[in-house]
Amino acid sequence: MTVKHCKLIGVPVQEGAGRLGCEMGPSSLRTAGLAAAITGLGHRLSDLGNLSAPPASQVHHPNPALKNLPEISAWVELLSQAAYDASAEGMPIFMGGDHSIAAGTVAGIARRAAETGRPLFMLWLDAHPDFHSLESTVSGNIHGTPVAYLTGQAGFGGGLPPLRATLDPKRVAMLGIRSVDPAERRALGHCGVSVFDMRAIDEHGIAPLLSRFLDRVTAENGLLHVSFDVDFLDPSIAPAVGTTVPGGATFREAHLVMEMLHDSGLVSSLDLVELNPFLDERGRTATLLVDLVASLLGRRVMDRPTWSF
Ligand code: EXY
Ligand code: MN
Ligand code: MN
Ligand code: MN
Repeated sequence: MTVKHCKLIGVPVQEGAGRLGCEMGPSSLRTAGLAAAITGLGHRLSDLGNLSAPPASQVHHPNPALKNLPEISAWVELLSQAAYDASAEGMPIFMGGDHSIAAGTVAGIARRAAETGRPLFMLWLDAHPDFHSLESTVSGNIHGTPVAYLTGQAGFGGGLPPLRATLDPKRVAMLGIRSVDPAERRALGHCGVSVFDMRAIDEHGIAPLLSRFLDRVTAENGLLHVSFDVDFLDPSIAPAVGTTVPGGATFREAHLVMEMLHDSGLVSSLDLVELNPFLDERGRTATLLVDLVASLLGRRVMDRPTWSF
């Protein structure tokens, strides 16, 4: 197993979500033993603490529904720099915080990738495509917009910081999608993002879908960022999230994703987002997330291959 230098960065942001609670996410993941799970597998760990909220920026946008845009725009700016700095060496693990943080984390990772000359791919594990623009969002919750922003879609009108490097939508794959708004569906229809919704998973299974994507990353010598939204998981195993959608990934489907990602050796950075400890049940969602990170970092019950006939 390759020893990684994992860097924990707490991002206590909840302004992008529709309800309070995600700002407690980093503490909950630490309490659930994320650091010990990482070092217990033999990896090197640096816990860089939590980032502090920057002063709100002066941006504005004509959509009256938008919530906390000045605060989030300032976070995106700060996070983009922090992610760029942290990705110079090792594997940054961003502990959210709601999914709006990905607008900053992935922007910084993309800037770093562009300097290395390697293409950046992204795997979006989520019930939602988060593909609204600041114009199309109805809820005004900016956690529903990061993928549209990162792939350079129209409709942000200066509301979020200009990107130094955008993501090629053809290098983005979404897994677990089962709640898509009309505007997102229209935009996704012609942008090039690969959307493996739950119907695709039901029909084909996770392994062949994920393998196709990982083979492409390998073929292009790409870097891979994984953005893990707790609501990718079925609410029965992960209740601690404010945007639950029935029919999510099972415990084993989620572990298979992480085990395949480990075996690919391609993952260079990770977001863990939307954990809302206020909605958890004795920490079981946070504990599951820690277990899933352990699978991503190489924990196995058997050496492979496990049969010889
Ligand atoms: N599409 C809905 C909206 O825009 O409000 C729901 C978005 C949920 C976003 C969560 C983070 O994944
Ligand atoms: Mn290192
Ligand atoms: Mn999301
Ligand atoms: Mn979601």
